[in-house]
Amino acid sequence: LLGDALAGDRAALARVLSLVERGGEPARQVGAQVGLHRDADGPRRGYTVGITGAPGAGKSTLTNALIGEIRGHGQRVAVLALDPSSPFTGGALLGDRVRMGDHALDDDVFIRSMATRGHLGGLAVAAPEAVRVLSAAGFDWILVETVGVGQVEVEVAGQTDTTMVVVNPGWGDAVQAAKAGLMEIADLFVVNKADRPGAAEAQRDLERMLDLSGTTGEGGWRPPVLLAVATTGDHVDAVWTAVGAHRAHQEESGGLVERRRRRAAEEITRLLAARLLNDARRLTSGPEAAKLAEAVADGKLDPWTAVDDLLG
Ligand SMILES: Nc1nc2c(ncn2[C@@H]2O[C@H](COP(=O)(O)OP(=O)(O)OP(=O)(O)O)[C@@H](O)[C@H]2O)c(=O)[nH]1
Ligand SMILES: [Mg+2]
Repeated sequence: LLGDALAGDRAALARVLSLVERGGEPARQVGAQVGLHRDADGPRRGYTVGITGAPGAGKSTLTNALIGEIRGHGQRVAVLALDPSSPFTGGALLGDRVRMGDHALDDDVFIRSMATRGHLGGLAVAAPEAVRVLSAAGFDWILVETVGVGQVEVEVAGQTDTTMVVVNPGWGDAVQAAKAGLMEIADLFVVNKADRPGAAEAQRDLERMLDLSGTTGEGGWRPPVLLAVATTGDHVDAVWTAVGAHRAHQEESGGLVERRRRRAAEEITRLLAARLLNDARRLTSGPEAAKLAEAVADGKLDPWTAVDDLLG
């Protein structure tokens, strides 16, 4: 199945991604085997671009427009739309199909939604695996759409080579983005819906926050703040040019290699933590643990000793 998927069979690719999404042993097997598929000059490596921001900011519409830019350059693109909180992809999938529908019939475009099924590690574990599968399937670019609210979501959103934060005009949107922790993960900002009043102000707010934070980002990169209208495609070319500039900056400075290594280390930590948590749940589910819990609740035992007893 994996061989078919990586050779260009779209139905097989969809099925492999479902295995990754569901987790467990099949996902693990996919993970172990996908790395073995490589070209003569090494593993296939797509470049990942995160597109994150508040619900309704226009991420899918912008993604659709960016697909147009990428296809204009003759390159292949996959989109992974992540929905960390929802156990159902139905609604999100429908919305994405509608908003990215311009490219539904293009064989060099692949669009997929993914939601967590509450399995070991959830989407934070499944997403990088899915990206590796799409990379191995020969997509030059992998766009990852995530809603940037909540700690887990922001963590997932930052797991890309270039991360784009989408905000809208209107007082406070930049402040909300900052509160959500998006300033730290942004390599570039897009003030989308710039056809509405307040776009220049939002741009100024973000520039000011960047001034105040005093961070120039990795290797002296200051995130540019761009205006765009995703619905008409206005200035989307400039957004894509900025992505290219960030990529070039990172490739020249060595920042990309460093960033991917750091991400790999974080991925290993997350997998390990998920596995240990699983072990902890198993250890604390038996009758022995129930007895210890009773003793702790009755004040006969302290919880530290209870843990020692379980591990001992
Ligand atoms: N006026 C205007 N509307 C826009 C623009 N971009 C997107 N929209 C509209 O904003 C709404 C939300 O767009 P989406 O692309 O679905 O936003 P999203 O961020 O993907 O939303 P979620 O995935 O639900 O979080 C849609 O009705 C779009 O047509 C824009 O540049 N200008
Ligand atoms: Mg969307």
